[in-house]
Amino acid sequence: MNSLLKRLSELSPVSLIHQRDGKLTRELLLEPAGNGLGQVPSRQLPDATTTMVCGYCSTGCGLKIHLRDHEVVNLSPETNYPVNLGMACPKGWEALTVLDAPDRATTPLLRNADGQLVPVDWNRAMNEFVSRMKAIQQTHGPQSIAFLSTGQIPTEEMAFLGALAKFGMGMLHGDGNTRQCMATAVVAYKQAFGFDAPPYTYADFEESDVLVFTGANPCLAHPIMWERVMRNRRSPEIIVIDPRMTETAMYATQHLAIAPKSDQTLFYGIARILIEQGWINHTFIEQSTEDFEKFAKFVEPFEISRVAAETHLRPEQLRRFAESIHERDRTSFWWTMGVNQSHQGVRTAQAIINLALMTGNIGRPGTGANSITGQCNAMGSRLFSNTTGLLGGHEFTNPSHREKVAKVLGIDPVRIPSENSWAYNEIMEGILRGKIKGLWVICTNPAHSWINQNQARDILDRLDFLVVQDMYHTTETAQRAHLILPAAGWGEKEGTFINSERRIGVLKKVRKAPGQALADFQIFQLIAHYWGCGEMFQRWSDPATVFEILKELSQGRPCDISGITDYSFLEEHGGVQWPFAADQGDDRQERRLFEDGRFFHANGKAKFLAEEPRPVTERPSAQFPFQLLTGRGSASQWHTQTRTSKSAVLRKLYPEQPFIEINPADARALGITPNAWVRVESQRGEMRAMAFLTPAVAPGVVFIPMHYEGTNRLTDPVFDPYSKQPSYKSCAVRVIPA
Ligand SMILES: Nc1nc2c(c(=O)[nH]1)N[C@H]1C(S)=C(S)[C@@H](COP(=O)(O)OP(=O)(O)OC[C@H]3O[C@@H](n4cnc5c(=O)[nH]c(N)nc54)[C@H](O)[C@@H]3O)O[C@H]1N2
Ligand SMILES: Nc1nc2c(c(=O)[nH]1)N[C@H]1C(S)=C(S)[C@@H](COP(=O)(O)OP(=O)(O)OC[C@H]3O[C@@H](n4cnc5c(=O)[nH]c(N)nc54)[C@H](O)[C@@H]3O)O[C@H]1N2
Ligand code: SF4
Ligand SMILES: [Mo]
Repeated sequence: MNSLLKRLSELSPVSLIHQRDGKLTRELLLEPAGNGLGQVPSRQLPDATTTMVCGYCSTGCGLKIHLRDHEVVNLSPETNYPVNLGMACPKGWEALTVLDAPDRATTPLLRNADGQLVPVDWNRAMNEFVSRMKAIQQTHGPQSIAFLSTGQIPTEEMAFLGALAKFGMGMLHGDGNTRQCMATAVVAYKQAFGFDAPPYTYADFEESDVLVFTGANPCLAHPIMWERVMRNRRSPEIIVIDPRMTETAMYATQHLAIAPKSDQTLFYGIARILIEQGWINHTFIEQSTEDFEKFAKFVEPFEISRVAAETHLRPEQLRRFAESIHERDRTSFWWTMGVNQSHQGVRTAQAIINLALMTGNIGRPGTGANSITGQCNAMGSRLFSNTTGLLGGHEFTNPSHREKVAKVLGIDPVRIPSENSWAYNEIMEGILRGKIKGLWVICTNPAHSWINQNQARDILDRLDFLVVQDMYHTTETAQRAHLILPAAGWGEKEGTFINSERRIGVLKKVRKAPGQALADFQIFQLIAHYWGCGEMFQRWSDPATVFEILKELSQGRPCDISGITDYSFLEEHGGVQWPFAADQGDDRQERRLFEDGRFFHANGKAKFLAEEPRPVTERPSAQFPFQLLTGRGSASQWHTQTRTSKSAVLRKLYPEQPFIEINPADARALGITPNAWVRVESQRGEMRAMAFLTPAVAPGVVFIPMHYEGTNRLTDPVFDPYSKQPSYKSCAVRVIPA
């Protein structure tokens, strides 16, 4: 194991906070720089290999699996894949290890009369699933059952699930964990560009003169994207907007330690400076956008002094930010959860989009208004999961879209709902109000990841029937289930993922799932059969055939992928970015959107959208004096830790106990010493955490990673009004020495 650790620290950017001998320390295991450190060395490896994309984050690295006599013996980053160029982070390196954990679900488990989960065979599990879901529908109506899905299964499986649930089983309500993550970017893009279309390609990291990262910590959340930034040879200005001095901020040339949730105000202030100085691109605004005049008038009241006061930044920091955009040719704007997870996420994202539009920083190398996705297949879920939108980038509310989809699938159009599903929070509320009685949870762990856990768990416990389909039977949600369906994981099944730069990459089955666990795809086939709608899915025989259906569905939409012949085409090309229409005649390996200055609205123009910023809902008070931020804690922890906690190597790379970042001055005032246990309380719940004293957070602000089960006991259930995305990154807490 030590040699593995050594290899990891030689080959990957490794995160910084560790727990040693009961103490938290922050250190750099290595310099995350583009100096070849992340690269795989040449060494003796078995002959037979196959390459597939990683199953954790949306970077979508290519991983080479080494086989001997058809058995997996090793894994290494693929040097020929255009995404990672031979690099991988610790999670990627350890991707195979976590598949062998003792708590893998190996048979279906059914809760018996004594409340125990006991093994049953698939036949019993399926009969139970169908009879209980149907009984609920019969008593309470077809809409009384719902599903919650994910951005972490192949697109073919997502499409199958969405089609089966909505067209086969008659559900109206089904949403995904992508609501927790990407909903804001989806709505922001749809309203501004006319389609949910992140415009960039990863080469833009290398080709920018100025990179602006807002509410993003790629150094640990997207380590290999960050490696691409470090390969930039244009001496870029790196501007990091984050209330915390994150690992990423440490590498910034300008760190704007903004007051939490004041980003929207900041960007309006920057827009005003750019307009006042005449640092805008009139030609682009004229030809490719609309409503600029209105926007220019709107930002007039955002004078430097006001913006400085509200953002806690100095006027010269604001001026320097604006000057940087003006002085250099190419600025790219990147954002992640610090923007999306906010009470005003959509308008904040659009405030970023506005800056790119007004300066003509879009459609050229090294530019763009670029939302970075999170999960390996968040983009697949956005286009093909049949949750917030109809299969293939269509709309449920559009009759001609329903006709088209029905025709491709060979089903009666009346089977396609003409209204949108409830959003995640509305489904939870629906359970609370007794409207939803049966819930099917696939590849997500809401009893840890959803906001305001004390309420969330109470809500889940009210269900008449909770089915959890997961790789592990020990997740917080599986432990509350009436029925657990054991799923194969990454490496044990086939299909495709779509990464952050819209690149479709291939997954392979390189090992057998343990016990009776089945690929989600096969579970959906079984359910279709037992439900009695198997005929509708006769053509859905395997992932490769479903990929053909997806191609047909996408035809004529901005996400058209009909030009991809098959999986082997994807492999030969190192993945393919959408769009890739049959007749487009552009097969460059790296492509960005909007190169012709045309957007997806009917008039071809992008829209400026803006709104008066609103204060946070739960401001710190005398009783709860701190503002709590949450997010990723290290490169080696993934979300609710069901996977990453199974690797001994990864466990060495992060603190196993929950910790809270607190400013030393605040700690001193409270009598809290380094590494002491504290109790953190909000109006809704409490947790214990170890104190990590660090000036990385300002006085009055604290941070706890989301990977610990207690974190979401504290969070405040507030949602962006347009995207319904939870505002995970702000609530009021108090910290008490334990
Ligand atoms: N190792 C690892 N990598 C991951 C994941 C993981 O669990 N582990 N998850 C993946 C997923 S699904 C996602 S969505 C991405 C998330 O990737 P990121 O969004 O980069 O990660 P977070 O830590 O959630 O949030 C980023 C930053 O937002 C800051 N922030 C909080 N409030 C504000 C604010 O008001 N304004 C600004 N400007 N910043 C703010 C936080 O301090 C934090 O540093 O990571 C992906 N990659
Ligand atoms: N406080 C706070 N909360 C947050 C966030 C935050 O920043 N702060 N971030 C939010 C974000 S951005 C996200 S994306 C969510 C993530 O929240 P979740 O989706 O709940 O987190 P995961 O741990 O990734 O859960 C995925 C589950 O699927 C299982 N699984 C993995 N592969 C497969 C498979 O192939 N098939 C099946 N059936 N199961 C599989 C895993 O074992 C795991 O239980 O958390 C959100 N919650
Ligand atoms: S950066 Fe993301 S895709 Fe690449 S190896 Fe790490 S987790 Fe996997
Ligand atoms: Mo996410």
